[in-house]
Amino acid sequence: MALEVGIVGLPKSGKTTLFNALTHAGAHVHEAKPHVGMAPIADGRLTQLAPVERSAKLTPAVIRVQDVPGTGPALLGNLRKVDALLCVLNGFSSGADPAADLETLKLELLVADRDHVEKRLERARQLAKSGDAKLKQEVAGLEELLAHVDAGGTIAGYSDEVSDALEPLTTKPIVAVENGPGGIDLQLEAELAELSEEEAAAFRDGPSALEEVAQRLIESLGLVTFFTIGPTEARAWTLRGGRTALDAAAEIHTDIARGFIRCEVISWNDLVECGSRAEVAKRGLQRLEGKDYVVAEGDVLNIRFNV
Ligand SMILES: Nc1nc2c(ncn2[C@@H]2O[C@H](COP(=O)(O)OP(=O)(O)OP(=O)(O)O)[C@@H](O)[C@H]2O)c(=O)[nH]1
Ligand SMILES: [Mg+2]
Repeated sequence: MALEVGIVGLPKSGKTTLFNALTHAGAHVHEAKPHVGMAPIADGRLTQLAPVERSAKLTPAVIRVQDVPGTGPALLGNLRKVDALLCVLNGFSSGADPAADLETLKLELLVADRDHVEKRLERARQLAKSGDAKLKQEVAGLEELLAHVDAGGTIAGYSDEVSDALEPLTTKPIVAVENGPGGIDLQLEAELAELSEEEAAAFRDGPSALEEVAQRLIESLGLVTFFTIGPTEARAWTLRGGRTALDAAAEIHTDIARGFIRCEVISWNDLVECGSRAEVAKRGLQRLEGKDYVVAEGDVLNIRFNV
């Protein structure tokens, strides 16, 4: 499953503009409806790896991006399942105060979480009337959590099973993006997203500023990137840090995980330097690993499986 990110920000901060810049989706900024799209994660290593096997197609890893209009508990509630929040801060209009906006937004997230806890508590109280011991315990837990939040505490600072099940917004990693001259010009990036990659690159001096945003997301979530390389496709994938070759197989296809036999592992730079798998093997740089191998950053995996 692709990593999922929710865009948050105060009204008119540039959320849909960021969505368009990331996904190249060309969503209308004026329509007040949620947008969902896939954002490719640029990775220069893929371009270097593709010639090794003359891959016909390059497929970058993707992030699933959600853009909900405005703020408020109901809208923010749509983002409870996402892995991280991308927070857009207005830095382009006159009198803009991105730092203050970030604080306001964090407060809104906290209010949304409080609202959520309160609703859950009301529901649990209703259900607990049946006398069920587990439900009574949930009521007690939620009451404690609500008191903690009302006393100025955050859910992040309240480590309890109760809070995990609530999928709080305030415990998610936040990557802040300032929209404007002091940060990233999202308007420009959204316009460049409508051009071809070559045309867009010709406008810029270096890589897109959005690459850095993707990198910060990857870091905040502790993800590693692995590759699969073949004549038909050179592809990048993301995986949570600490996950195994079997998890990587499942990411590709459940059948591959089910029939997993073993896995050939090459570091991406070894494959690029050697120029072929045969040369890598000759130099003893290829390893054979089992299901429990912990995937490392930049691994090229060739999973052997039978179905
Ligand atoms: N000058 C300037 N205008 C921008 C920039 N980014 C966005 N805008 C404009 O600001 C307006 C709001 O941008 P949106 O991307 O719709 O903001 P939003 O956060 O999605 O807005 P809501 O969903 O309505 O809360 C649009 O008219 C954009 O064209 C920028 O960097 N500079
Ligand atoms: Mg919008």
